[in-house]
Amino acid sequence: MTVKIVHVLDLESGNLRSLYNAVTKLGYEVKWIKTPEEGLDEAEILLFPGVGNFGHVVSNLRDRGFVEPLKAYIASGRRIMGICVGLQALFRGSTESPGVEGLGIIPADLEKFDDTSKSVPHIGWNSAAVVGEKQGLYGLRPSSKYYYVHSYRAGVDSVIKSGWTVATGNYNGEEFVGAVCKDNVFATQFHPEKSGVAGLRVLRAFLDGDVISEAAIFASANAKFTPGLTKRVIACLDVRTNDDGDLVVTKGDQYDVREKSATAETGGKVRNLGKPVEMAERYYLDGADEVTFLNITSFRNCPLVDTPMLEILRKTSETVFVPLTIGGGIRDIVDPDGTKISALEVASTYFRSGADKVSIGSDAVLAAEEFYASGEKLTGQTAIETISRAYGAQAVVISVDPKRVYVSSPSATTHHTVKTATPGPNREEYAWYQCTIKGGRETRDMDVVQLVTAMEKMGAGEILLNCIDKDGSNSGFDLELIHDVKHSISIPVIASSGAGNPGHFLEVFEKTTTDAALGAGMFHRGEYKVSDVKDFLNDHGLLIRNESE
Ligand code: 1PR
Repeated sequence: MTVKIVHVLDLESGNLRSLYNAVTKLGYEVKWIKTPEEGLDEAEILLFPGVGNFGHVVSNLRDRGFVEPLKAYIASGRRIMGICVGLQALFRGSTESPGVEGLGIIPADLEKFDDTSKSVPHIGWNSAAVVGEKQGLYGLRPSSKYYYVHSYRAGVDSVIKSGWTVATGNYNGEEFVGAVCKDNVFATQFHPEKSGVAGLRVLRAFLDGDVISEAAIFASANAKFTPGLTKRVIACLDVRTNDDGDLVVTKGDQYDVREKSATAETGGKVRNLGKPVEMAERYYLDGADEVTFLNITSFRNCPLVDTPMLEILRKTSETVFVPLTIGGGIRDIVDPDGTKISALEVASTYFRSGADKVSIGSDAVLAAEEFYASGEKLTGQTAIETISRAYGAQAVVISVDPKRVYVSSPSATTHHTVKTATPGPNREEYAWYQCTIKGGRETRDMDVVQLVTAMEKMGAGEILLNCIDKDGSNSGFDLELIHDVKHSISIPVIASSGAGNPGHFLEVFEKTTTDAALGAGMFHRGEYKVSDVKDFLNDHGLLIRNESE
């Protein structure tokens, strides 16, 4: 049997490896096109993926001479599917990039989500429910959830009025276009290659030319449809080399990853909880909405291209079709041969290996210090700014490692304090959260609110909020910390550290407005599965994604 070929526009941005992995898993061969001369004429099925900034993607398209050839391709009736900014580029324009003209195939414009009462970017799992008669369009099911990450939305009415079939999602009362279709043009705002089984189903239907999928109509008929963004449950794997030189998943207590037991065999050794790729796949199959790897080995004597984490990402992205984040060591580095490599290049290498987001820890604190020292001037040169500009805010997560510092009253410190329900050792009723770097080994004169507000201004897309006091404690999340951070910024927050059972996830979602919650030890030790957490949340009426839908 001849393998069918899918041409994919390669504008050299974002994670194209996952799309490649998804298409090849579905039995097709990928041919990349960087310029129109590289095979657009012979293409029969074309994918147009894009991430990041509207103006950046459209200008890139224009600079490479794609605009007219793409319009001619569409006019010829051959199939094309836009993904994320690949959908947005079909529109006339976006308030994200005033004055930049889109392809204008859809006579409407995009505008920013209202962030006065919700987190923006809109990150996570939401619906794409077809409006009108074309139910089952390319395998879309109203009961499925798909992975979105975007700050700009297309309004539904104007698109329908111009004759397009539309599938919609709803984000806290704002309706947006999740997918559009007209004749040979199909596009999704969500990432099918990152949307688990549901996303692969849509991609397969498009590649196979299965415009109206009877199976999707049948499956939807009796399924429950609840619109809106789900709460995300994330599995996190701290990875490092153990004493035998193997890369293993480990887990600390307050960041100490060495065994406490006194036996000669295990005492003092790095805890080994399993193999990174296998564990990530298990969590994916079990319903994790995202998987995060934190590399806590520095690999000092290893050139960037040979960094073992890259191989872990490549392998994981072959079988895990939900977003992958990688953290640890995202900063300007110098290879052993003296070559200087910028944080942007380090991040690009990870994106090319299958990561969707990078998470920055120590470097973010240092950048925030300079930001305040300069009177809040943005230099445009920090890792956060350069990566966010090139790949979009959604690709930049800031991993925060704070420690509690107790004080008797707010006036006892210049830092932002909270009144705490768990007083300190000397009955102090206030605490501030001090930022640390180097995995908690060094404290800095900065509080967590200062850090996250600076990061939002620099263009970060999300905060991964750890808490050293709670890490590995199984005593639940630090609700006071999460509450405080959520009130300071409007980008999404992932609550982390302290999860010991499904009830802790329910508690953090019910008592704070966190967008996502992350667990590590309780999953690694096999005490609970990700599905136990999601079933528990579902039983208590929270909206979650069901991987089998
Ligand atoms: O500073 O940019 O190189 O990034 C280093 C990254 O590695 C940071 O994100 C930092 O949080 C992480 N890190 C450094 N040292 C450790 C350590 O454990 N010794 N791991 C470490 C931090 C924290 C969590 C953990 C939760 C949940 N891991 O993400 O997974 O606390 O755990 P739990 O559910 O078991 O309580 P840079």
